[in-house]
Amino acid sequence: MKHSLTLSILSDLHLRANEATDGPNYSRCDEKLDALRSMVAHAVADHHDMLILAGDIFDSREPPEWLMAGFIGSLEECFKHGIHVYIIVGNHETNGTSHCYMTLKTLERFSLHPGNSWPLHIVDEPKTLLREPDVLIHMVPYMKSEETIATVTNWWHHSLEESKDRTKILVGHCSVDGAELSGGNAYHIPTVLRKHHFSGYDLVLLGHIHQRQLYPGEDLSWGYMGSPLHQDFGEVQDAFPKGYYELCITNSEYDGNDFSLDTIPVESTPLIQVELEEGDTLTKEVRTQMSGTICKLMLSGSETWLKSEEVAEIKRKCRAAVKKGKVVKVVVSTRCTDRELVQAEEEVEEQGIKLDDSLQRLCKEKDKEAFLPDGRTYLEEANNALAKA
Ligand SMILES: [Mn+2]
Repeated sequence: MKHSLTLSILSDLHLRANEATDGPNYSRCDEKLDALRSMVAHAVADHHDMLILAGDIFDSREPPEWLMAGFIGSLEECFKHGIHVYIIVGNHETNGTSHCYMTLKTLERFSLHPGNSWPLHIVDEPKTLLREPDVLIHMVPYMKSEETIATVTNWWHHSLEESKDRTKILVGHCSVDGAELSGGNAYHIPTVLRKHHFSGYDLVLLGHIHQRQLYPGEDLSWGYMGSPLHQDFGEVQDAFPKGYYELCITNSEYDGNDFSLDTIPVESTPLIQVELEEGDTLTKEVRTQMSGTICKLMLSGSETWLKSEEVAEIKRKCRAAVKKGKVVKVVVSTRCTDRELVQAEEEVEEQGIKLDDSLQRLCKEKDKEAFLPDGRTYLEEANNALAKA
C-alpha cells in the first residue's frame, strides 16, 4: 500500500483578459499564469500525485482563446509528468448549462500533444476518487446551495457505511454560512449551507471566498483556501498570506491516516492603498511607499481641492512615476467631502442599503447571464440581514 498522497490545490485565480496589459510593462494576467506555473513546477519537483483547481480559474464564462491557450500551456509540465489535473467548475465559469471548459476541451484536441490523451479532468458534476492510502476525495462544482447540500450530505451518508476508516476530503466551490469575506470588517454570509452539513467529512477545502481561512476541529476541519494573489483592493487587508495549498495525507501503521496542510506563498506585485487628504502632497515617504506596487490613491477633500491644480499635479506625478517604472500602476479614486451628505442621502433613497464591497464582488454577474438564482437570493438575503442589523 502507498503510504502517502500529496496534492496541490489552488482556487479563484480569476484569469481576466482585460488584465493582459495593466501597466506599460506589466500584466497581472501574466503574473497569475506565473502563479500557476510555479505551482505546477512545485508539484512536478515534489512528485505530487495530483493537482486540483477548485473553481473560478477564469473570471468569465467566455475567456478568449489566447487566454485558454495560456492557461493550458501553463499546465503542460503536469501533463508531461502524468500528474492528473482536476478542474472544478466555479460560479464565474458556468451558467448552469454550459461552461467555459467546453471550449478548452476543443482546444485540447488541437494543441500541445495531438493524439495523446491528457490527464485532464473537468469536474462539472460531483465526482469521487478513491486513492491510497484509503483516501476518498469528493469534488463538487458550483451548484445551487440546495443541490450542494443534497450532494454533500448524501455522499457522506452513503460513503460512511462502507468507508468508516477512510479519510474523507471534500474539495468544492460554494458559500458557507459563517465564512468571512475580505474587506477588513468581516461579513458573515447568510446562506443555507451550514457547517453541520459537512459533519461526515474529515477535511473540507473550498474555493469561492477570497479570504483564506481555516476552522480546525477535532472531527472536521473546514475552510477556504482563498485567492492565490490579491484580486483587487478589497483584499489588501486579508489576514492570511496569499497562496495555494499543499495537502499531504500520510498513513502510519498504528494511527491510521493523518493530514498536513501547508500554504505555499505566491509572489505577486503588492497592492496597496494610500490616502491623501486635502492639502497633502506626494511626499518622499508616500512615493517610497508606492514604489513597486499597484497603488490605489484615494484623494479626499473639498470639491475645490479635488479640482485644483494641486491635485492635477499629484495625478501628473503619478503618471510620470508609472511611465518611469517606479510605480507599477496607480488607480486614483476621489471622495468629495463637502458633498458627502447630499450624496449619501441620494444613495440611501435610491438603493436602500449599501452592500459591503466584497459581497457585491462575490455576487457580481452580468445581468444578461440568467444563472445564479442562488446568487440573487443570497444577495436578497444579505440585504435583508443588513436591513435588520
Ligand atoms: Mn466563486
